[in-house]
Amino acid sequence: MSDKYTPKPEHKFTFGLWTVGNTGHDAFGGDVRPKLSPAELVYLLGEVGAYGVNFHDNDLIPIDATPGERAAILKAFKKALSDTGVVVPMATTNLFADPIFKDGAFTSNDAKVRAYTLQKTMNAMDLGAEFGAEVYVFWGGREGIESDATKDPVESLKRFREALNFLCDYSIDQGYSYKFALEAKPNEPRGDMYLPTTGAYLGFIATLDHPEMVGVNPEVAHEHMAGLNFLHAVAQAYEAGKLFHIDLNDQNYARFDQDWRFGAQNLKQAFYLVKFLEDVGYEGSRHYDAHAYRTEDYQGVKDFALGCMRTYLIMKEKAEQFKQDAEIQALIAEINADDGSMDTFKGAYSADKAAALKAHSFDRVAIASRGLKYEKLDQMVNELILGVS
Ligand code: GCO
Ligand code: MN
Ligand code: MN
Repeated sequence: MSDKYTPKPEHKFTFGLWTVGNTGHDAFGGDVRPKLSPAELVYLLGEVGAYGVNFHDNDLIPIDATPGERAAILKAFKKALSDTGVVVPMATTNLFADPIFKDGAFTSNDAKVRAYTLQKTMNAMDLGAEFGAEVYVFWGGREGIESDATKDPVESLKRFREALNFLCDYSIDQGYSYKFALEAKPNEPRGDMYLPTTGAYLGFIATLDHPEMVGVNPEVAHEHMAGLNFLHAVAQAYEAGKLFHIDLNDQNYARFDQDWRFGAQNLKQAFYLVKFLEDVGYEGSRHYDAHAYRTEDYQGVKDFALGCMRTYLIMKEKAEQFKQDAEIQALIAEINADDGSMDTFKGAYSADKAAALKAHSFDRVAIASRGLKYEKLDQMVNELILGVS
């Protein structure tokens, strides 16, 4: 494999402890790989050239750890970080695994569960801040229903809003520099999850007390599960100034959340996504929320992690080629050509402009008769991705 695509810390590639640490268990079978400690996973990430590692509170410190166990884990983890130079840009809370969250966390009907959720999240925020994390992800793993008889959807939104407002104030009060990134998923593990898409979250954020602190963490697989165009979700978030984080992975549409290696399935979508992130100068982590196939040992896990990052870098190079390709650029210029004849109608409304526009006569048939050359353009992009142009 060519060195040109060797991942380096400056590329800002990050992985969750739960991703390279995934031991292969699924609904049909148990672990196929031994469990590695958080410190061992940091060394693995350092070896493959990752920039950062992210964690849920309980990926690092098991929920029932004794103070002694906690101290030993933290010591080994800190040593691994300093030995490898791997950093912690993001942290999050596990609000889905423990049975207490079986009917949700922030949206549970039980006030005790909701209060415990706030307590657990504050503790997890303290833990993330200890490692310098600046992005705090909220994925509502159990925030949903199987039956709409069980929870009031409006009440659930109010509960979730109140909790986020509380936690924004907690972050401010502690002097943390967190930005919150909300992650949507349409279903799994719940039958239906509240706020199922990135777009739904963008609407919700505007209703919070500190909307400036809160953005989104879109995930490829989650928008694909909903049958949506991931690039469009990312673009809307970016345009709103809300793309605080991103979960990269891959899978086909209409499946469960498969969390495959970035680019494993939809190379063309991967190309447009990388092109977008690079074109706009997205500055956040390129975070992989994915895991190796169940067929793999830890060499396979490294192959998986390297594959995620190499495909990104290859697509980044292709995006640059797209910009430099004279034929593609000429075609795009031709498609977007504007003879200036509509300039007087552009921009903000005025009564004069509206009157002039209503009086203008358009040659509808002539305008519609122009072929747009999109077939040609799309094939040129295919050939660029396939490496024959
Ligand atoms: C999933 C989610 C999670 C979250 C993670 C970070 O489908 O399980 O994508 O992996 O991203 O909990 O908040
Ligand atoms: Mn996911
Ligand atoms: Mn995710």
